[in-house]
Parts: sequence; C-alpha cells; structure tokens
Amino acid sequence: MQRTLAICKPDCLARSLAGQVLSRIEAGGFRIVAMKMIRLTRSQAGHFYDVHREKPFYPELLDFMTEGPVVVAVLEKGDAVESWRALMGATNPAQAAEGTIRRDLAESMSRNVVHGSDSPENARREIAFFFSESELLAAEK
Ligand code: IDP
Ligand code: MG
Repeated sequence: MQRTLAICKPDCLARSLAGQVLSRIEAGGFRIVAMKMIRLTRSQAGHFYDVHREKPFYPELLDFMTEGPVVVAVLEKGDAVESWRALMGATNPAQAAEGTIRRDLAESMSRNVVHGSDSPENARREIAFFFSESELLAAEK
C-alpha cells in the first residue's frame, strides 16, 4: 500500500465541489486515512509550494491557496501517487484527459480544484507537513 496527499483547494470548497471530489476518490478505490479542513496561512502555503518559489505564478498561487479553507486528506491505495494524479488530470484543465476531476470541474490552470503529490518521496514529505503521527493512527484498526 502507498499513501499520497490530496488537497481540495479553496475553489473546490467555495464552489461546493468537495463532496463530488470525495465521491470520486472513494469510487476510485482509495481509502481515506486522514482528513481535515484548515485555512492555510501565507507562510504555510509558501512552504508547501517552496519548489515553485521562483515561478512567475508563485504570488498568485499563494493568494489563491489562502483565499479560503481547504480540505487536506491522506489517501491510500496500491499505486496511490500515480493513481490520484491520474484521477486529478493534468495541471491545465484544457489538457486534462476526459473524465478527470480537473477536466470536468476546473476553471483554469491556476484554479484547478485539487492537489496531489507527484512522487512517493514528496507524498511522505507533504503528509508529514499536514498530519501528525497520532492523526495518521486514527484510521488504523
Ligand atoms: P500540479 O498541481 O499539477 O502538480 P504544479 O506544476 O506543481 O502542478 O503547480 C502547482 C500549482 O500551481 C498548480 O496546481 C496550479 O494551481 C498553479 N500553477 C501551475 N502552473 C501555473 C501557471 O502557469 N499559471 C498559474 N498557475 C499555475
Ligand atoms: Mg505539483
């Protein structure tokens, strides 16, 4: 089993799409291991997206990610990282495959509804950024 981090971004909650996204996650065979709604500070968003610090869209990305609450979740599945990226679709919804969350629901390249870790190593880092060990234990039998 592998784990990945999913985020329902502020546009997702503002547009009342969180239920639909979570339905797709469950229908996709993922186990939701941990989940919570939080409001990111600019500092938290900045650290989370540190890899994009030099990109022209970085300030706009921090504005967006802090404009409202997000839902962060840890998803588990055999091939969780790749499988969640596949369900999300490409960053740019215009280029995302049919039936993906971003193709069906996203308004633009920046406001694209969901986040997913892009490698198992980043998944571990991102999960640890948002969830403590005891929060991750809550779903264990
Ligand atoms: P990803 O979310 O598909 O992994 P990344 O390249 O890691 O895509 O970019 C992180 C986030 O930054 C994207 O999901 C999107 O919200 C935003 N973003 C990426 N590229 C652009 C861009 O060219 N213009 C505006 N926003 C962008
Ligand atoms: Mg990324």
